[in-house]
Amino acid sequence: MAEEKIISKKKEKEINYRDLTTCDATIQMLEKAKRDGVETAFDRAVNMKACPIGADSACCKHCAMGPCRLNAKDPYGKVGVCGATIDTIMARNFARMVAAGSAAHTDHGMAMLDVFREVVQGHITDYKIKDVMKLEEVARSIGIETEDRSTEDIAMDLYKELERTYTQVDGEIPFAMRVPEKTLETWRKSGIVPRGAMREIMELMHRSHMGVDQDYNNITKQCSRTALADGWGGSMVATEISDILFGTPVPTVAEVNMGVLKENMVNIIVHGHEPNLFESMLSSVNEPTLIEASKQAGAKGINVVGMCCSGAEMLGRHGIPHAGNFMSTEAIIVTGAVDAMCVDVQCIKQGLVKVGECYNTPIYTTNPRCKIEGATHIELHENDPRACTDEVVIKAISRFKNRTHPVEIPNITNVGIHGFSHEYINYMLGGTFRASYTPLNDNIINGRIRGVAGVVGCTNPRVKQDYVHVELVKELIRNDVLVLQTGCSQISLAKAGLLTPEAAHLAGPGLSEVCETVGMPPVLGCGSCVDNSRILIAASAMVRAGGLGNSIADLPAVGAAPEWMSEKAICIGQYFVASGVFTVFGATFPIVQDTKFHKLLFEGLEQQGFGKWGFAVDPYEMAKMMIAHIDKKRKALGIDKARERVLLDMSDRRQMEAG
Ligand code: SF4
Ligand code: MSK
Repeated sequence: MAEEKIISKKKEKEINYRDLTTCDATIQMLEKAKRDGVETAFDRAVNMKACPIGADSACCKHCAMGPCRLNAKDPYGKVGVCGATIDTIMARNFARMVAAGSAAHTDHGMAMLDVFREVVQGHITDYKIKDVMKLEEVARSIGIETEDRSTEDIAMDLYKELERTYTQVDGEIPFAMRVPEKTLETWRKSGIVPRGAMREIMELMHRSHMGVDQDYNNITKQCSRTALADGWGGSMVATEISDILFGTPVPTVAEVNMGVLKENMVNIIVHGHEPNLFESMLSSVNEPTLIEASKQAGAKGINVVGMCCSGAEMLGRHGIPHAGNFMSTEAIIVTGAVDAMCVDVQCIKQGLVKVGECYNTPIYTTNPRCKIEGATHIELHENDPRACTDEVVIKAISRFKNRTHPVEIPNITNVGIHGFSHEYINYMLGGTFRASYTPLNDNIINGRIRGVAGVVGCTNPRVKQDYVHVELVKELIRNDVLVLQTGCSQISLAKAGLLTPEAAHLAGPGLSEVCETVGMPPVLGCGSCVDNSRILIAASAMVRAGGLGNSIADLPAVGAAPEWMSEKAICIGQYFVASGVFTVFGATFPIVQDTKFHKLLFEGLEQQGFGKWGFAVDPYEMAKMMIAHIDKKRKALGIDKARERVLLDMSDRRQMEAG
């Protein structure tokens, strides 16, 4: 025990937060926390070495004959007590991560669908169908007749169809109809078209139980099926229903970073994933009587800002300021300026409560699925959501009035453009009269745009916060790769100033020309991690627009989650891979190299017509792998020559510079 104290004291002295994050606001707050004697996940990550056996996924605790530990250095030297090999153990562990990740997103999607049904049936009146055009488009995309029908009828049919995404026991989920034919054919051949999310998740949990599926190939198939039930199922439903209820995002200028907090206002942070809470909070903070109450308490008004994915969704949909990504959620409380932090589900650190106690900032949980010991639970009921959010606002006003801690807010804000929905990208490129992805494809074919990358995912204290995201994306755009972003990654790049049209000067000559012509940033923010479904829809639209092959696997497109940490990220990675995309993860990967399971994920899946996994810690190495893959796809499509001409033709360049 004494020794432990000495070690932790020694380590505490050694921590230089500049080694752990490139976010200046977070550094300022971590240094303040240190002076105040307050610990965060950054400190804990330094003081708690990750378990090396777990990191390699070389252990199994699926039954009481174990837990069994295998040796990553000699993976085939030993098996578990039951005889399970390293490949079975790793595949089962991977499967459980996919199942949990898929469950998180699909449960979120199902909650959105519940709200939608209740709105359509008139039981919920605080939310309404805001985007009728999107409702009709989504309905038509899965074969629902919309001509001469009432909004309510279409909506009820849409509800019934989309419910199958979750509950159907046989057949194909409705959004399978959106998958390019050849991609769908590959899935059908492998028997991995999702039937319904509940069934796939249940089957994957069953098959990864002790003594069931003990063939890593077969387990991986069900991993793909379960992950696809998320990407093309649960997540896609969540995105589409959120757009229908709350509006489809269009590019909106908004501020990010901790400077969005205001010392003279009542500051409320909403953090989590489900937009219902945030939408109701917006309504509460605009309530004249509550604004008046805040003024009576001496504030200039009420300031609501987002964090993590709820925030990323609100940035694009309403231009609500965003205070920071996952690894800044404890640090922001250190400002002393947060009068309430209101959370719902996913990526909410239990450590928030302790930091909150140190600065007299209450944490309010609002969802019955997520209570935290020490937090105050004020449940949000969708048939009366204002009861919850009004109460939080009233408590926040009282906390403002009785602020006990000095306030220090990092004076940093970054302006950017957010809200690039698939619909808007379509319109932006093709215009009102011929909205389509053809101009994007043309620019890929002529080589101005080398390819497209989805860079997404979390931040993680075991990786320098924001650094890998930012360096990777800079390297990609410098090489003419257009980047689509979601989740916490999008916030990293927004803080670095890359979500602006002016950032085009950091792009290669081809991409920068396209950005300048269209007036768009080289990095497009698409929303929360659930909104990765927008990237899948964009990929389908590219295939349909023609000229770039017949399946998603043919596209010069890649994916990356450079600083991932959550099981949802693994599931997202697997659905991108199963959809045909080469997907590179950073930080760490739960696998032993040079095993059969490793070869399957990193090579074999591609040979079966899917995408494949990649792994690199260094952002430049990551970029090199992604660009090499894009070039490989360009060559296969026979469009590699066009690009050489674009890059080597000096008269073209001179013309561009003159323009
Ligand atoms: Fe060990 Fe097999 Fe039990 Fe896993 S399932 S803990 S490998 S005995
Ligand atoms: S919130 S899953 S830390 S992106 Fe979606 Fe951010 Fe990753 Fe959570």
